[in-house]
Amino acid sequence: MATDKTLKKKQVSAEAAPELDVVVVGAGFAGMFLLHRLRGLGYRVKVLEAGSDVGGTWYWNRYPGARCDVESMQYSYQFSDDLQQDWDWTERYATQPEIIRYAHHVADRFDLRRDIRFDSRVSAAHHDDARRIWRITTEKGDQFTARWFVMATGCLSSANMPDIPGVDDFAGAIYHTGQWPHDGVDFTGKRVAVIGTGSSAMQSIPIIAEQAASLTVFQRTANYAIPARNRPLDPADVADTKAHYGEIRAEAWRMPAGILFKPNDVSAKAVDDAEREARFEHRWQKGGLTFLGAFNDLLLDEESNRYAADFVRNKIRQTVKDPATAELLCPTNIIGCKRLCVDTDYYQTFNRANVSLVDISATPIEVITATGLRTGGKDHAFDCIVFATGFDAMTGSLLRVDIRGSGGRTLADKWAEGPKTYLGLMTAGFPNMFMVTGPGSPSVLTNMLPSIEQHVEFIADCVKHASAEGLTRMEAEESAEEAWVAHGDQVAGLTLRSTCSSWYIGANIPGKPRVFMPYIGGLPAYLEKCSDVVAKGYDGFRLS
Ligand code: NA7
Repeated sequence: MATDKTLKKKQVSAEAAPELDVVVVGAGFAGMFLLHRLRGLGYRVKVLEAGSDVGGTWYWNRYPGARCDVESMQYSYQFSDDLQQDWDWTERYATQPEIIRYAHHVADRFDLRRDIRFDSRVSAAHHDDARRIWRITTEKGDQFTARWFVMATGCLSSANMPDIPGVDDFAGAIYHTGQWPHDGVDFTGKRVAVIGTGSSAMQSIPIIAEQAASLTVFQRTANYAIPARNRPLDPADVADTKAHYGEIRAEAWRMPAGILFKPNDVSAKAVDDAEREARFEHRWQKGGLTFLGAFNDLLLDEESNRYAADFVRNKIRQTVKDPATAELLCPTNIIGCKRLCVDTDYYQTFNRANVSLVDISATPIEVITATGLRTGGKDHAFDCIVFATGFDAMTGSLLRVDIRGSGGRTLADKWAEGPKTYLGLMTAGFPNMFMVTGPGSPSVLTNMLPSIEQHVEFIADCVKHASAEGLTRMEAEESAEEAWVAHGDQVAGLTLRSTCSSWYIGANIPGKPRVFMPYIGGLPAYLEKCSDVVAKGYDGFRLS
């Protein structure tokens, strides 16, 4: 028979038990794998997703030409060998539709959808200190309680719509590449404006130009692009990769970006002009992001960087027939400082009679009018305007949820001067809340899929460890966080990547604190740190 004391204890623990073990926000590749891993460990997990299906970034970014800039055989899960053996990628760089098919295949294969609530955008998550639980609320008013709360909301998922006056006055159609209509857009016969010249613009412009009556590109900063040299995958190469997937993946983990390629240990300054040109040409012909691996100091030394930049500028001048347009398209900043783009016929597109380029570096778009837009005092008329203006990267999706940690402190308040995390996984004062590929993790500087998998394994191990030890609260120690942030700043300061106004430092969003957000010390150093933390009993985390 239960005594008063035991009854009371039972009542307290029944009240204290949250309905779920883990709530995950986001059903992209991070949320999907988290669900699979945690559910497999026996936890009660619910994923809340704003979209109507899985895919995350790839669910929203459906603009024409959307494609991954990491090769498909590497931009894929490795947690299941059966999965990686069964799935067949068809192109060197997968298109958005193929990546979405892959996401659907994974969701079906592991029966994920039954624990995902779609069309459910999370608006708030508050930590209840007394009960050691999170209360999560969606915009529709649904509420959930969970011991653990994971933001798996992606790094490039909060679209940046510039605050240009008059947007509502425009009589035509307005699109954002990051929120593309699911039934597509037919630009046939239309006068189209594209604002922006980042990766999304460079991928979509050649395709829009083929359809549109006219296309005008509004460029604030010229960007570097390396040809993708995309091609259908040779079935023999695919079979060979699959036969050696284990070794290939293992080797990729040892690369700074988690992407397998042959690095070069020579400085661009250590070779003569002819050899330098030949090495750049070799990488240019191979195509893709590994162009920056032509020498070992392109992102460390300005003179070496200038050689690479000059090489690409010469390619642009050779490609674009109109010299004035070619000059405008030639970037003047450090190559690779903003994320390098991988293109198919971007520069060639400016040789088309129906395509023109408008430099808005000195004359921002003043206003959107009923018939188009105005810049430099001149009106341009359009039927459609495409904003290819990027994202509030890395912190945007975290901060648009009203997240409150211990004592009710908001994440927005804590990060007012820039994000602070321990390993990009937790932030002090927000117990039992994890981020997948949060600021302070290698994330966007690496192949996202393996980085996601590593974070998911780390988080699952934390949850498992805490439950096995009967612990209900885990948080980053402030001192460990400070040290990690200082280390991140220090390594960022060593590279040229922190020297320009990129989204890596939040410079594309007015008023956003300028902090280099991803961890640039390389994946191997990060993995070593994580292993060390675990080996030392979750060093830098407080468990109770
Ligand atoms: P990006 O790379 O951030 O590019 C956005 C582009 O939009 C870039 O050229 C910006 O110019 C331009 N932009 C942003 N705001 C404005 C305003 N207000 N006026 C004019 N032009 C503007 O985003 P993407 O979507 O292309 O790519 C994001 C990542 O996705 C990419 O790096 C890959 O990793 C995949 P700016 O350079 O800021 O002068």
